[in-house]
Amino acid sequence: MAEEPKPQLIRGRIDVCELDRARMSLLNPQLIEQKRESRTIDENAKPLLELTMREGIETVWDRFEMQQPPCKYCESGLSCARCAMGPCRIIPPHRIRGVCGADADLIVARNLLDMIATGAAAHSDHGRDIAETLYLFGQGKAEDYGIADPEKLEILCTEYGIAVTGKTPKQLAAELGLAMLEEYGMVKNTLAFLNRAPKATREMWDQAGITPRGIDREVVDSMHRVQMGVGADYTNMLLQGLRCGLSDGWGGSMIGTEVSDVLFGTPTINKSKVNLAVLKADEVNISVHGHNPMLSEMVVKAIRDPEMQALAQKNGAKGINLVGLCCTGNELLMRKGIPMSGNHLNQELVIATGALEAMIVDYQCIFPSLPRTASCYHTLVISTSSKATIPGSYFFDFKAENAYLTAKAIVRMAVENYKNRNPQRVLIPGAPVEVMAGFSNEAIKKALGGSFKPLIDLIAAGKIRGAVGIVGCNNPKIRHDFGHVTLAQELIKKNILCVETGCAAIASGKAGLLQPEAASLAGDDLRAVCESLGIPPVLHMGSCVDNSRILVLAAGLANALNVPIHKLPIAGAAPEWYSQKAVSIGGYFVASGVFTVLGVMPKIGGSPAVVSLLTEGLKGAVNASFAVEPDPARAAGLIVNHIEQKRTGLGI
Ligand code: BF8
Repeated sequence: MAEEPKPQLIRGRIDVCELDRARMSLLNPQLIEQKRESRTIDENAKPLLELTMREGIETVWDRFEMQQPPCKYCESGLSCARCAMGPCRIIPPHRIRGVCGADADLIVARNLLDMIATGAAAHSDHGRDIAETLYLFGQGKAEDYGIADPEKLEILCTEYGIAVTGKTPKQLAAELGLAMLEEYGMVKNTLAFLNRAPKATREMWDQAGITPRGIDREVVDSMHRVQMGVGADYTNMLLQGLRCGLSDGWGGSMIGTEVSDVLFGTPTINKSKVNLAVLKADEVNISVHGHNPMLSEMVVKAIRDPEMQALAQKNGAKGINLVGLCCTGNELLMRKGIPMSGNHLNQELVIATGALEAMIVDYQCIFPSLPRTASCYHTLVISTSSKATIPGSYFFDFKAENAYLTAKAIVRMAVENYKNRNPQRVLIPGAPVEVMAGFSNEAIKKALGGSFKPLIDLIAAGKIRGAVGIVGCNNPKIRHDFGHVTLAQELIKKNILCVETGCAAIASGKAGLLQPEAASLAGDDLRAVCESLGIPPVLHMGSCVDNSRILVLAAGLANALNVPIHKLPIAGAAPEWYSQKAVSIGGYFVASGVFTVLGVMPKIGGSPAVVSLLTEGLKGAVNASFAVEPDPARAAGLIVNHIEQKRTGLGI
């Protein structure tokens, strides 16, 4: 029998708690009380936030405050540090060009394209890891995995032009995996999933010259244009940003979503629980944080292993409690109903419960400071991706080929850490909130009786005025969860259905909006629809790569009506975004024809020309644009107007 792998401690144990606490211990009780309220609307987070401030345990909010005020040139996108002739800043009236000659418009556009390419690369590389797992499984090299949705495997093969008759699921997995991997380093110059978009939308992309070619190619093309002496025209740079975004949304992210469904199951409607109180005082608590379900699905298997259960009992625990965080948590919530402990700004607070034995991370959205936080407790931070080794963490080189054995070794380490917990320091505030999740397009269709037609009829009859995708992160610039929750509440009141992913969906879950009972908060018509179907007015559609499900939903509605996506009464919103990945998502929403409202201003204010192109000019190319509105109630107003205009355009 193969031996379980051993971890490698990256750069030695970090033990900075006392230092941090000495540095952070200046707060007075009034200030603590004020910050506890102003930093978050998450009621279960508040007592823990208070504890971190009282005990001087540094959090993201403290670091944000210490970074104030920001450099105003960086904030408006007017600084450039790309090459060794700089760094440069644009300071009118005299410093109006960088050393290379780039003006404000070019510097802002170059910075923005860099952000989009970074975000698209992250999503798409995650998709590649999943496609590679499918390929390796097909080749018999990743036997811990299996095919959970053989029907979807065949549907995808057909979309990719792969004959299915007479082939085993393994053969199909190998062929489909390879065909998808080939779309990264492309020779055929088109992506299979683009065919899901309405013909008129594809023609619009062709006309604007933004039809994506290979997935990697668009990222590399973008980075090429960002190189000094290449891209010189801001419009050209930003159109490439849209093309790069499209290669993420209709390419890498869609591959990530669809293949994860094949390997781990297409989500069906389920019930679970969410918020920091999903941790249990008498069990081993393990959180999985990051994005890629390759690892977290194996951890689910490993905690159910009788050997691990027995080990937990031997260590004095009643059992093993696995909880999710951020998007890898969304993947598990959607498919397995695993409870969700929180979103982006909850990640340090989960450790501050004092009840977490291990935080297992893969990649993306993981604060590099987590081992510092963990050093104030017994918590182990366990990193698992060679792309994201974290100083102070225990690293296991997790690969598809050694998946289960590695997951078991990780769970063993967590369980054996239970005895190091100090029960005096455990604080698990309040009670969890129930949620209904698992709204894949397949699950939505099933709830509607087999097709999108009833939804289209309801929209046409005005019972549902339209649909809005609320997506993205938390950002300490915005009171935690306030943007998401307020926007969703305002929209459902106006009979607009919300579909959500990522940290937005988790925020809604914590606020009770993902329960069928939340229908009572909706306008009369939407309430009646939700009550008759037994569903919430806010539907959880998954992780951030699952924004591709929102694209497929939009395409499904547009195809049924025989119109391009931009004619639909729909919109997108990212009220609390922070990540480069969110900029890529915004790019592909708008490029697909979806008006998108951002709650945080991107770093573009230094170029009125770029601002005008993104908020107005793009309409000429893709019939959609961005808006920026930090006030969620006002953002709802913009969206309602937009949806009513689109309804008028359709004559409904
Ligand atoms: O991919 S919503 S903070 S966890 S980036 Fe990150 Fe933003 Fe959360 Fe998921 Ni998406």
